[in-house]
Amino acid sequence: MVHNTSKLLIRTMWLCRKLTCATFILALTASIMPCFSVSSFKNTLQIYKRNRIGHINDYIRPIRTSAVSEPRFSNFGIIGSLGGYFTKFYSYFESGMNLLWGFDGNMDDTRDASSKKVNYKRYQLLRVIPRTDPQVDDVLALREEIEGLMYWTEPVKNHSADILVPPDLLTDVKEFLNLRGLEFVVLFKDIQKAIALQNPKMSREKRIELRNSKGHEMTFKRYHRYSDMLHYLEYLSIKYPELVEMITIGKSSLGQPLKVVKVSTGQRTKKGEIKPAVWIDGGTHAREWISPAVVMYTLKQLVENFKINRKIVEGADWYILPVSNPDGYEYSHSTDRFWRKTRSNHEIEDEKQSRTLSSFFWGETCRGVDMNRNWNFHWGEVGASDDPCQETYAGPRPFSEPETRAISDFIMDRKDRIKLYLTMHAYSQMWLIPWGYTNKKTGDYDDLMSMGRKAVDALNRVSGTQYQVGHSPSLLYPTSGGADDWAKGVAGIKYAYTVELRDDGTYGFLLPASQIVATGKETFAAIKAVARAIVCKN
Ligand code: 0X9
Ligand code: ZN
Repeated sequence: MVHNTSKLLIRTMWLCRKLTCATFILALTASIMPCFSVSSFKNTLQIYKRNRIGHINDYIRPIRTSAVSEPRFSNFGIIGSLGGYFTKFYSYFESGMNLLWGFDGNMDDTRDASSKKVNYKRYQLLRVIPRTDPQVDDVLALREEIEGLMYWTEPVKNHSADILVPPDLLTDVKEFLNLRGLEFVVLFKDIQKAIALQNPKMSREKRIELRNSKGHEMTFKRYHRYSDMLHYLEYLSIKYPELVEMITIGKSSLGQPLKVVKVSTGQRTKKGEIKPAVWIDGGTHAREWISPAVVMYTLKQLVENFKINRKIVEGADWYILPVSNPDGYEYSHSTDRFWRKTRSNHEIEDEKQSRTLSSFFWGETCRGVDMNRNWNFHWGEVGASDDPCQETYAGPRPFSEPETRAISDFIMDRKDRIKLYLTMHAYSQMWLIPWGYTNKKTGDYDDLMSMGRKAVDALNRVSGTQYQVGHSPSLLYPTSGGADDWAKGVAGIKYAYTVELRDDGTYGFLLPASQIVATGKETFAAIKAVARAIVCKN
């Protein structure tokens, strides 16, 4: 009887779609049905949770450490007064919400959210290398069959697919892989431990000491917060006013400034001609921390090592945007280390509901857009999702994000001068050329390939790191609405590349901070090589 009731309730809840609404119905039913035990309440909710997360496929919401509480009631067999009903209902509802989300009612993203940090304790990172097309299909089928997995890399024949598996799914996943003869290795037994090791802490005292002695906190020995980076940009613009200009090109969804640094010795050459320009950005994908770090390192070389790099600095105007997605970046530090997207909330905007009212009644909606699917060029065609809960959500429309809009406006205003466009990502060690949306080659494919080879050869000479050059449908997978495709297809920038930085998957997104300088050095060598070839021809 309880089982049948549960089944009926699950169906009703599917119709309801939103978890809070489902919890509400379940709590209401449970509080008036004496035959409904605490454990059947919890089980029903767990089944629903699993189904709901299954529906949203590779989006996962790991249980938060401080969040899962036991129900605080037990004597619900006796039906008392209306007040008793209400108390029971409230207790069920509260415990249900905690079970599902660790609901804390506060949706303010910009504050420090360390108290509700997502805990990846005992999550394992598995590496599978599909060797045949049917094996690729099997790895794709795994994602469909077992919900709640996070694919760090997409399954491609003869490439490693790195899959983050929650502890409660490990047995099922390993069984699935074994049954299909897919060999796997465990790269991390407990990813939370690797998270803790990636970024050395810096004390307040040390920070103050650095500020007083150097004028900023940047060390390149750790992954810094956005505010530290902004301080450094400010420091550069004050210390080198003849070379550095800060330009605020817009604001993120949560109101953080998007700062571009212009490094220039003057817009015209000695002969009076307008100089070409170079664009470099980082931090599109929040969790790819090495990307902003390398862009900051590049900026440091251009400005603080001006004498050594004089030729390329004088040859062009450099526009550098270290963090394109500051909201996501901060969220990946404060709350969820593996956050990828922006932090916009289109469900709420579109429903024109107030944030708090909506969150109270419906629970937190799926936030964020994949900025690298949001550009207005072949938007939403391939390798992008229309589900807000997916990692590759392209947004409700092209340029729905203030970040992509601001960047594209800025580039369009300078499109005729920008000759080189680089957008930094991680990880895979690849120098990717457009198109991403189609297998077709660009008309000038050979030019882009040979310039790409120049870049990776220079990079390789620094410390032997190997990069592949090619276009993403062949090396990775097809995707549309990407920044590099837009830069080439719409802004008409000939040399537009996506660079997938270190590493090859040994650490993946958790590349230790101790590798920032080495990654910066080799990447800067590559940048220098292409800049010399493209903008310093004369
Ligand atoms: O999927 C992406 O957006 C990029 N890979 S990442 O692991 N950094 O997320 C690759 C994008 C390649 N560029 C295009 N396909 N346009
Ligand atoms: Zn990326």
